[in-house]
Amino acid sequence: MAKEKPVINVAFVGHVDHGKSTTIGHLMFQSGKLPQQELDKLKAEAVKHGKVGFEFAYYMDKFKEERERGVTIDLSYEKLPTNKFDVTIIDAPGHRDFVKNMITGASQADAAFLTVAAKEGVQPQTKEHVWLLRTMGVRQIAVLVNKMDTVEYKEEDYNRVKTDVSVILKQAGYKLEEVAFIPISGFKGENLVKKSDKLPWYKGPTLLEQLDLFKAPDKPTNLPLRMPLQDVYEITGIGAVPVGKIETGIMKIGQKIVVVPGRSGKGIDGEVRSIEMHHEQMTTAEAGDNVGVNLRGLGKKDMARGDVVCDAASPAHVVEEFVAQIAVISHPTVIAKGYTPVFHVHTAQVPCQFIELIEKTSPDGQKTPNPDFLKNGDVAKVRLKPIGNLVIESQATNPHMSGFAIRDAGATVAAGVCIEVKAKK
Ligand SMILES: Nc1nc2c(ncn2[C@@H]2O[C@H](COP(=O)(O)OP(=O)(O)OP(=O)(O)O)[C@@H](O)[C@H]2O)c(=O)[nH]1
Ligand SMILES: [Mg+2]
Repeated sequence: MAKEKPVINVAFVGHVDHGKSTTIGHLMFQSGKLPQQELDKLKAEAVKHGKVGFEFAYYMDKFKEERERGVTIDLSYEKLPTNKFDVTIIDAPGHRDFVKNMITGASQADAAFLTVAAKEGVQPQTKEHVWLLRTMGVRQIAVLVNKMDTVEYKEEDYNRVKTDVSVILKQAGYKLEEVAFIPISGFKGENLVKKSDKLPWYKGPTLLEQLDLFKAPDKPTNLPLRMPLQDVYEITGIGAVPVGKIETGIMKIGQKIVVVPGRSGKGIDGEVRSIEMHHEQMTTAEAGDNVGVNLRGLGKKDMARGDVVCDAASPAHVVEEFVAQIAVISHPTVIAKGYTPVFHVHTAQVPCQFIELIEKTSPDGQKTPNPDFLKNGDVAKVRLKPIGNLVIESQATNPHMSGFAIRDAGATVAAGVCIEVKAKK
């Protein structure tokens, strides 16, 4: 089947309970994808769990634990065709315990809605998610000022949130003139699909209109094939089906590929046998597509989340060391040589050791070569050594494979981008 519209992946991020899942669920209801009957069932289930008001969120939060606790734990995906795009909505968790899932979501997103509740305003994960979006290369952001019903749809509350969020966006390097701020009520369904008469002072787009205002993602199809694996399923009659988003390049049936590092740690050769996208068989897929594939020569045990399917003619490499530019977001003390936190790179999670602090730039712009330590707010060039097999590429070689977040003890310590690699022999 011919592809008619460009695909765009849009993540909903922001602090826990600010209404991401509810907004998506209601958007689906108003778009006709969630029938009234289904909604009634979800409502009854929410009542049963003592979670009145979570019926729209339940549409996205499908796991038992998510429904009982009333929090999103893992990513969930929903498709929505608009005038311009085939949108894949990615619902990310806001709770700090599940930031690692949010980072994976951010790594797949072309654009994001930062959701901020009007009354609560900026909260810790509002800020953290902005930095993570920036680091994972999400250039397009729109801000949803949600729960406007809780502030009687007042413009002054919207303006307060807008001012506070603007400060953070600016710090992270976003251009404010490119960021839309949209007042909504996810729960009441205001300003999602239809312009709300409760917000007469607001002249901008609805949430649905904003989706079509995002720019179609660049299709970096001229770069070599890179598909970081999100998961590997075993499907009866087919075999192992690794799934993930193609970051760059084109995938074709019959193409020779190599999965790096793979179980061997050195890469495992194979060939593309079949490609499936949204339950349809394809002969080719390309950058931006979320696909499931079957690879001749590779079984379920040969590959896992974090491996990368590469074009055999120009594969990525497992790195011995790499140099990166990082921003220290939140560390309880200081970062010194020898520190070995977990790096989240595309879909991989690998500990890496700081082996050299090359140069530091303080928040006031002052540069220090070979600093003894780094603290919050510092930006620095550092040399890192993965403990284990990691595939990462420099920003110049492949910008889509160069971003990472550093996590330690349940928090994001720093985020950065790789600028130089030394491949493992
Ligand atoms: N009054 C009001 N309540 C809302 C609105 N949107 C969400 N809520 C409520 O806020 C609570 C949390 O909603 P969720 O949609 O689960 O929030 P979330 O951002 O997805 O939370 P996590 O995924 O756990 O980070 C629920 O009780 C919702 O009913 C809104 O626009 N107005
Ligand atoms: Mg949620």
